[in-house]
Amino acid sequence: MATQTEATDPRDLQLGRSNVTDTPELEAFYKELSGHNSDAFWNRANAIEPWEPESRYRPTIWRYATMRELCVRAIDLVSPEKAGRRVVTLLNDSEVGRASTAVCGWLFSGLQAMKPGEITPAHRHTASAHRFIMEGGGAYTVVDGHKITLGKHDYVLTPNGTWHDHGVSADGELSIWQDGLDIPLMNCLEANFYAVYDEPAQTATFPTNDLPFSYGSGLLPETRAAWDRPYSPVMVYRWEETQDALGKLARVNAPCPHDGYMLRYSNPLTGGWAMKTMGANMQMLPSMFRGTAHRHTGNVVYNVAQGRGYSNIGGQRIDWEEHDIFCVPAWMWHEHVNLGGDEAYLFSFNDFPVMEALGVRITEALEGNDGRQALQA
Ligand code: 1HN
Repeated sequence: MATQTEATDPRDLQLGRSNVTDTPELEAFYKELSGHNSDAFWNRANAIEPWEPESRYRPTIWRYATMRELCVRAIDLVSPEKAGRRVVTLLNDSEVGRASTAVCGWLFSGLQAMKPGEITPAHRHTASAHRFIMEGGGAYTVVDGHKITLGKHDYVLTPNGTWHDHGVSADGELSIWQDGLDIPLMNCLEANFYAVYDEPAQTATFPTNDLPFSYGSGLLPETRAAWDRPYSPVMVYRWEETQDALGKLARVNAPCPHDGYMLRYSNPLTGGWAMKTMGANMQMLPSMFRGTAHRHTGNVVYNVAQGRGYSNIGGQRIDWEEHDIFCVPAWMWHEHVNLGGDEAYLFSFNDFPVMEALGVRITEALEGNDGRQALQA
């Protein structure tokens, strides 16, 4: 830690910021403090109180053409039993991303590849997980005894503490999905527990797809025991229904200047996010849509479900096409552009539920572009 605390940013010349000229007496004082597990606050104040969030993460893109090939190679190199989970981890292109195993901010992400007949052994953890299916057929997951079939572009939950295992049926196809977890957050909070199940896989104790069949239509069952968990009972959100809902939304609404048309994968019992720590959205950018810039606290990881275009993120242009993954670090300006003649669809997941729970979900739009104002924290 530098001991020179004289301000260099003109804003730090104001009363209320640290701006101390060191003297030999102060230097001696700092030395003495360091011998007692302490330091002068003013040596660190301006660094730990940035004027606005300064993400240590960088906009990063993982191109599916490359990542898919690497996932397929992993299939021949290691079994899911040996690996625990056969996942290629996505690391943010930054020192902090590599050190904390983060895709961006508090979020982990990886690509999981399984071939027909394989299983991922059953386990559970305090971290929550969710998955976006990129390709395959015959894949399924079992969450606390509920077996759920997984189709392309479905979004499925594995809430914290639930037993889960996955598989692809013997007559299925090579399946690849994107995992998202709040592992970096749970580790930062030092609240991460892990356990393995006493069998390789769970025996389903409910009819297949009982949760989406019971809760997934927007109508709630009166004749079933009340759902008492703090996460969505829908458990899997089907692509056909999501795409249909976006189409209907677009028929009767103007697009949002930043996000086109966007839906939340919600818990129908609360209207809120499906899980407590991570949320997810699917958005549709109409043909040739040019979004305007906004920024917000919280981190977002995108997976291009369909289409091609680019996003400007923190001044960097990132071109994308189907199944490319990219991230927007906290408080970075970003705007999305659809370069195709058809709709483009962006799946994304985020840590907004954490920001909201802590009262720090803050948004700002470039002045004059839609009248939305920065929220005051
Ligand atoms: C996990 O449990 C899975 O169950 C995948 O498929 C990826 C990455 C980190 C920690 C736990 C899974 C994971 C993970």
